[in-house]
Amino acid sequence: MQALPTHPGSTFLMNVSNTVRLAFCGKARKGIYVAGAELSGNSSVIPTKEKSHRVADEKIEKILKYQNVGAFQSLPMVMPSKDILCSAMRKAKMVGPTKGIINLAKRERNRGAKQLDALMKELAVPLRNYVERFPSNQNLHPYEQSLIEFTLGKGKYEEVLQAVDLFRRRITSIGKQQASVCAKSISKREAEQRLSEGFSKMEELFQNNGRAVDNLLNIAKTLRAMPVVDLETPTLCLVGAPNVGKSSLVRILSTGKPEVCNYPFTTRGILMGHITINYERFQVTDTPGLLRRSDGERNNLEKLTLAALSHLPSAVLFVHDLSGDCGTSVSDQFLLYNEMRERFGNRLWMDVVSKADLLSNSSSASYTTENNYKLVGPEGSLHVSIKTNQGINELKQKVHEVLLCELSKTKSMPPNYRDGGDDISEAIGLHSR
Ligand SMILES: Nc1nc2c(ncn2[C@@H]2O[C@H](COP(=O)(O)OP(=O)(O)OP(=O)(O)O)[C@@H](O)[C@H]2O)c(=O)[nH]1
Ligand SMILES: [Mg+2]
Repeated sequence: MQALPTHPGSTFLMNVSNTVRLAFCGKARKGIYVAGAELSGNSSVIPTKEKSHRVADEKIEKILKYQNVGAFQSLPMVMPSKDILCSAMRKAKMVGPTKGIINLAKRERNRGAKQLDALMKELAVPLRNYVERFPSNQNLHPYEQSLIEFTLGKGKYEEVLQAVDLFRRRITSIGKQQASVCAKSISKREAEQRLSEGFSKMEELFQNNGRAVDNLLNIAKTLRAMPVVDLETPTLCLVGAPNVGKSSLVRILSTGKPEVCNYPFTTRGILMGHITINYERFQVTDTPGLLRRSDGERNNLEKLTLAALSHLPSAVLFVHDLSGDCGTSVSDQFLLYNEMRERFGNRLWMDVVSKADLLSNSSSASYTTENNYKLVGPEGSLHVSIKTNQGINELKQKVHEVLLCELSKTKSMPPNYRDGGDDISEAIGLHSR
């Protein structure tokens, strides 16, 4: 943690902001945010009560806004727009006039207004429920915010929710208008006509704009299908350039069965597999490949991989393909590797050279320069081949060791410190290498 010694209060502020962030991530899955406990900090300077309370309140408020990981699994079921319309029309048509009205014209306009009002409500209420029950983006866990941004596109989620809300408001306003017109009818015939016109208008409106609801339904389907991540289960994340053999290894190591193809970016999302060791369950994540380029140039698939690395606590298995088969040059893989080590090097980390069957020199040796990287990969890397099974048993063994190590690392941390954030290991002095 950094301290700003020049200003007494600022030391506390820096500590607060860090501990609070850790607190949120650690217990995020269970939705238990023990921010208050963390706010004692370890500052040697005690700020004024008022100021500290205000800062604490602001921070807690911020934290409490976050949802659990797993929000996508509790999204409401959205009905297709044509089903909402059919059901609303059927229910509205069953509404009768208020009892005891003898005058025919009065009775008919009462029935018409009530039916149009019922139709408006039957159409608008489900939409209001959707808008209210879909979590707002900023209240989601940062990992889920990234999933939304990089899977649906920036702003798409909010845009669709806004469209549904706008649609709801139009239905309410036009429905009220139609009911009011019908209620002013002076004859039975006019009331019947107004009722029929009102129904047609509402039906047409819903048919023309129902796409907003169907878009929301598709978004809910996409999000619900995202793999469920448990922040407290130790995880191994396979990373590397595209087409290097990450998914092939995930298939061998875990229950995950991602698609394997001989072209880049076959894996188009974060996929999960599981491994059980001594009754203990672990997660393995397959990720889209990363190219050697600046973050500004990255596509959404690459951004998804970086988001998973940043927000999920995980050990890293970096896959290197030195065979020239994957489409990313070995030099570029070397640069990518160095960049990732720099960014995420405080995680438990293992290097695997894939496609050993295609390499002439497949011995592991202690070389670190680029030229030697081209021959054998980073120091200590394991050479494996899924074609010949070379190194696979050793790989499984190593993966188990790393996951058990990740488990004890997780257990040794105070609950509120469990996070993928890179400053945590540093904060508690835990380094893999
Ligand atoms: N010869 C050989 N080919 C392999 C080996 N491992 C994977 N491959 C092939 O490499 C290609 C890419 O494998 P994937 O597992 O899809 O690679 P990936 O890194 O997941 O690719 P993306 O999802 O596109 O990033 C496939 O054609 C695999 O059959 C290996 O050990 N030896
Ligand atoms: Mg893949």
